[in-house]
Amino acid sequence: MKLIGSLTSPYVRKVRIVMAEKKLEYQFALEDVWANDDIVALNPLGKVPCLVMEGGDAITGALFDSRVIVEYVDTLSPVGKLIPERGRERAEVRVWEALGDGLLDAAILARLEQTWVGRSAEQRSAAWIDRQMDKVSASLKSMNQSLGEKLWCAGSHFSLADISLGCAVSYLDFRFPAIDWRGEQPNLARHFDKLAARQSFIDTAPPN
Ligand code: GSF
Repeated sequence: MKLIGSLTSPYVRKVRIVMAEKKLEYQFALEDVWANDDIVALNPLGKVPCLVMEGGDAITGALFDSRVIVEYVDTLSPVGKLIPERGRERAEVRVWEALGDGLLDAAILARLEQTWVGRSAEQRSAAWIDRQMDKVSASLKSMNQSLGEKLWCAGSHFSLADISLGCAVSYLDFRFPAIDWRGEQPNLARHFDKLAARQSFIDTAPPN
């Protein structure tokens, strides 16, 4: 398998952590989707991560987005099951993932509004940025509340829910260091410190 992505994308990181936790072998190919549009041949949305499966062509062999990829790779090995098989437990983990990804979607939209070179200073909207950052704040609050004193986000062990939370809050440290989410969300801070000590998180931390 070949995973196409970047070292800075939090969605790519989610997939890399899942691969590492499941001890799956794969090739990691770096691609800068902002510098060229080669990825479009595999993913018409022009985004990473994209997973190219062995023996497939561009249509049948390329998987996107990160949620589809992690769901697929979790089925490849019984080692460290990260998504429960069925029922409420499965839905609970998937909602955590949707919340983590949703926080990221909003934060990235806000960042692009602030920094994307295709937009002039007059075109940037402070109201739009505020709208997205309100979603980030509400998501952090909700994560903190749902986590409470629990050891893990969902159920009684480490799962994709924890990975999603970890990738989301870590992205804020990376791109929005001014946000003091730790001060406001102590449960989240405690849980993230535990996650950040895992080898899979250490090995995939975004570059300084
Ligand atoms: C989001 C992927 C994404 O936005 C997923 O895979 O979970 N829902 C998708 N990737 C960004 C890189 S990053 O900001 O993490 C991307 O490839 N953006 C290029 C573009 O043109 O939007």
